[in-house]
Amino acid sequence: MAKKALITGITGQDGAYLAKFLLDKGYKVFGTFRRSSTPNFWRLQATEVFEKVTLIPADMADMASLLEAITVSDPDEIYNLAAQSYVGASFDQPLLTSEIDGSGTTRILEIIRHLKKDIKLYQASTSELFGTVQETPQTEKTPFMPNSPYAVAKLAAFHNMRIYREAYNIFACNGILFNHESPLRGLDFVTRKITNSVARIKLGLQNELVLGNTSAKRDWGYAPEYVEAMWMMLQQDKPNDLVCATGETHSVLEFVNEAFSHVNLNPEDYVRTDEMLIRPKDVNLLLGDPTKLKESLGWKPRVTFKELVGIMVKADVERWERCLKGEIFPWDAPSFPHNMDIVKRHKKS
Ligand code: NAP
Ligand code: F7E
Repeated sequence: MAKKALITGITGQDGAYLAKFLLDKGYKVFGTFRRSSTPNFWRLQATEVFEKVTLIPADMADMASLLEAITVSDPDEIYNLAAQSYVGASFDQPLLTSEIDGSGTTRILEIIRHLKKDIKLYQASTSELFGTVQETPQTEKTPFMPNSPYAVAKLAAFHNMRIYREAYNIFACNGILFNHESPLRGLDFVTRKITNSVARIKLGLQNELVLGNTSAKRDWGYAPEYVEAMWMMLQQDKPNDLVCATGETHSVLEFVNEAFSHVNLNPEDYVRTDEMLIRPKDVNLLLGDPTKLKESLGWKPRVTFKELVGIMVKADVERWERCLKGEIFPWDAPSFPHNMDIVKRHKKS
């Protein structure tokens, strides 16, 4: 019989790629989505899985809906990807972020504990736990020093995963995911903000790209490869917590320069910084060491930094070109506000 998987947050970047990956492996895939006044299924349409997954309405803040989702899907594996995942917004909505990203995970753990079922649980944990890094590169043993309400909420989830694993023998794994990007990345995040803007500038639709802290460094990988690691972790004999990263780090400025080079434009003509976009507290350097994941499960990153930027710029240029030709297709950018108004609230005091 086909294995069953439940993905919370199936409408997000990773959810769409993971759904495709699991369907290709022969899984029956269920996914939770949030009811909203406007449908938000473009990533599932873009990955051509929309008609192949079973969608269940649920919110991480609502225990009843999560219980319903888990009971209806009766899964062998749960991938907990649902989150308020934007670090910047966690400074504006710290309590909501804690509720969704922290308590939400505990709700799922509690449901598994009460149902007494052999459900394996994957938690999308994060390199943001390292915050002010205590050592470089960061490994499974590096102490955590979170720098945002997002990271604190994810830290609570991380430890509850460990506690429920040790206390109740639940198969609970934390994937300590470093940044991973793709053409399905949300427009809030710096990589996609850059590639979407570069495409619009190239096509004469935008004059400038305004950024915050361009010296921040991140270990950026390619999202479709990271969802493979999620699955691999749940196929182990014993649950554990593993770093998933490329082992390379690059600054936001390097990403900018690489992106503009793909369209033969000089970034200095278009990019400026504005302190309004600098977070009250940022994470300056992340660099992961994925040795344990490589050695225990054979996972390794394949797409390089240069290739990743190229994939994203190409996708955004093609989308805007198709749009200008009048084509209609599932895509997020046209209705996104291309000005700074919505981020001014992050202002550092
Ligand atoms: P994403 O694109 O922002 O997707 C987040 C998903 O969570 C969306 O489906 C979203 O639904 C859903 N969601 C948000 N609030 C919810 C709520 N209250 N109840 C139910 N669902 C809710 O994030 P992603 O990049 O795919 O990341 C997946 C997971 O990995 C997240 O937990 C994130 O924190 C974690 N992570 C990501 C990275 C990365 O670099 N991408 C790195 C480390 C960890 P809507 O579509 O309705 O908004
Ligand atoms: O910021 C700087 C910003 O928002 C990266 C999430 O998936 O990865 C992600 O979190 C860096 C930061 O991602 C802008 O200050 C400069 O230093 O793309 P980001 P993030 O904060 O690293 C982790 C692992 C997660 O777990 C999260 O869910 O870029 N930066 N200028 C900017 N960032 C944004 N968003 N916008 C700017 O204009």
